[in-house]
Parts: sequence; structure tokens; C-alpha cells
Amino acid sequence: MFEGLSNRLGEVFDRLKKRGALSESDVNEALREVRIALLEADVALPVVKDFINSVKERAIGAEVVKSITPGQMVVKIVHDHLVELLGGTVQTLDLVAAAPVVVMMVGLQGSGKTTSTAKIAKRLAERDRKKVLMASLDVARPAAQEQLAVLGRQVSVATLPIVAGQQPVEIAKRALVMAKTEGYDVLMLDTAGRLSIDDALMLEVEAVRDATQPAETLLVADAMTGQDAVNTARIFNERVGLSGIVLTRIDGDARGGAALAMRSVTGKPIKLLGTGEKMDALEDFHPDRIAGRILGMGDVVSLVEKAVATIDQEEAEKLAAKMQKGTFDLDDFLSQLRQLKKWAAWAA
Ligand SMILES: Nc1nc2c(ncn2[C@@H]2O[C@H](COP(=O)(O)OP(=O)(O)O)[C@@H](O)[C@H]2O)c(=O)[nH]1
Ligand SMILES: [Mg+2]
Repeated sequence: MFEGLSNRLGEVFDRLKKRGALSESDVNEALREVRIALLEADVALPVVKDFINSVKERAIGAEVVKSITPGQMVVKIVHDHLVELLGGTVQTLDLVAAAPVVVMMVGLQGSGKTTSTAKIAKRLAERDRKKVLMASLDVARPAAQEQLAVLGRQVSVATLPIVAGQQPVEIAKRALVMAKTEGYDVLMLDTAGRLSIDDALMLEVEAVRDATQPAETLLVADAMTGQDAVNTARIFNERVGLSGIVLTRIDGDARGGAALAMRSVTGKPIKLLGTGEKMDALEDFHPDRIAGRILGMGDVVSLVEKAVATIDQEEAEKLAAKMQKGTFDLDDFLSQLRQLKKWAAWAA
């Protein structure tokens, strides 16, 4: 995914890179293209507006470091804002709680809940050496519980024995008892989905939540469904309260908009990506890598970072020399303050 956006922005920035100085109208022109690209990538309009406005604020009148072009500077500013929009840093599962730690998986039917449950369980068991129990609460589809049991055998993770006729909350409570008495570290609950959001689904998920107090409530959303996935995330977050999002099928040709909008619409981080049907097709969500992929310009970004670091280093050395000679004056002090302000702005 993300290729359309990357190509589109590539053309814009190629044009900018050929220019020496960057006027306000250049910035506006570039950002008009960015705006269209983001909308075409299926990013919600309010998200796009906020993004463009904050980039504009920084781009116009931003000091252009010597040895790079204004266009490269704009690329870096757009990149940094994309990273922010995507959540800043990697957010991992937070399983610091009394065992058994409950992880509840929610989402629409077919979004990849059962698959992701098994993938996460496999990773926790193999990489983090956790003792994991999985339980399917999906009584709506006849073979759903058996599907999880099959995956459990495949990844060597225990599943709760199936008792015919039990309802989701009963199953969840039984799973919790088994997890406690048999010393499991993590209990993963794979809830039932629906084709679309309805009240019965929400009530069921709320009841399971209240009965098990999950440390993590992860929404599993299909990236291919674009704006619908964003709406699903918003509603689940309002009704159930999410701690994170697992975005699946990013191996498909989905537009990147869902990933971009998810975070700002729900305020909740994307924690994991589903990258295929295999049990190890699971990745951490790295905002900087995704932003790099969207822009397709990682080389420019690192070039600017190096240029900024070099300038800062030169300035610092000059000042150090002055201080040694005792010629450090108020102007120097001011330039130090400016430097600090600049760093603060980059870091913000
Ligand atoms: N290509 C791809 N397929 C996926 C991914 N995650 C799940 N699937 C497939 O999507 C289908 C539905 O997944 P499932 O876990 O049963 O969805 P559930 O109804 O939410 O439990 C299955 O055929 C999975 O193999 C993914 O990240 N990439
Ligand atoms: Mg399922």
C-alpha cells in the first residue's frame, strides 16, 4: 500500500528540488498537491486540513539550512508531520499487569481477528516466553471456535476446550478460571464479529470486557476497507474503549489513508500490522518507517538530518572557541538561545 501517495509526492518534491529559493506560493503549491494526495489516499478531510495547516506554519519562513535546498527542507517538514500523525514512536503491547493478563480482540467479521489472535499468541510464546491461552468467544459462526483450535495447534499455543452451547461471557469466565488455576501469563480472547456494527455486538463486547477487565483491547481492522475501517475504529473506541489497533491486510493494495487517519480520529495507536496470511506475518508499527514509505524519500530526510547536525556542530565549536577566548557576548548568547529554540521546535 501507500504507493500512490508516494509517487504523487515524489513528483511534487522533484519539481521543488530544482528551485533555489522557496517562496510562500511555492509552499502553497506544494501543499496543494500534498492535500490532493492525502485525500486520494482516503485520509479524512479534517485530518488533511490540520496536517496541511501545521506543515504550512512550519514551512513558510522556516530557516533553510545551508547545503540543502528549500524543497528538501519541505520534504523533511512534511515527513516529520507524517510521523507525528502516525503516532510518533513505536507503541508495543502493554502487558504489565497481574497474570493472567487479558488481551481482548474486537472488530468486524472477516477483519482478521482470529488470525491476528494466533499470530500475537505465537509471538508472545516464542519471543517473549509467555505461557499463553487462547479462547474463542465466537458462537455466531459454527466453525469459529474450531478455527482457533486449529491455529493453536499450528503455533503450539493452548486453546480453551470447546463446550457446546456456552455463551460468550460464560466462555470468557471459564477461560479466566482456567488461566488462573493453570498459571497462564496471558489470556487472549477472540470475540465474535458482525458484518457491520450493531448494538447486539457492542453489548456483547461490553459484557465480555466487564467480566474480564482486559489490559489490552485491540481493534482488528482491515486496511483494505479504508474510511470504513476508520469509522469502525471510532465507534468501537467510543463504545468499548480501545488500547490499540491492529491493521491487517497491509500486504494488499490498500491506500494508506486508513493508517494515517486511525490515530488522529481515535487518539489510539496502531500497535501492529498484519502483513499476510502466514502465522509470522506480523510486524510492529514504526511511524517513521511508514512515513518514509509514504514519501518514498528516506534519502532526502536523512540528508537534511545530517545537514542540520553539521550546522549545529559548527556553531557549537565556534561558540566554544569564543568562550575560551573570553569574547562570548550577548549576541552569542542570543544565538545560543535561538539554537535551543530551533532544537525545541524540531523535537516538538
Ligand atoms: N493477506 C492477508 N490476509 C489476512 C490477514 N489477516 C487475516 N487474513 C485473512 O483474512 C481472512 C479472515 O480472517 P479471520 O482471522 O478469520 O477474520 P475474523 O472473522 O475477524 O476472525 C482469512 O482468510 C485470513 O487468512 C493479513 O494481514 N493479510
Ligand atoms: Mg474469527
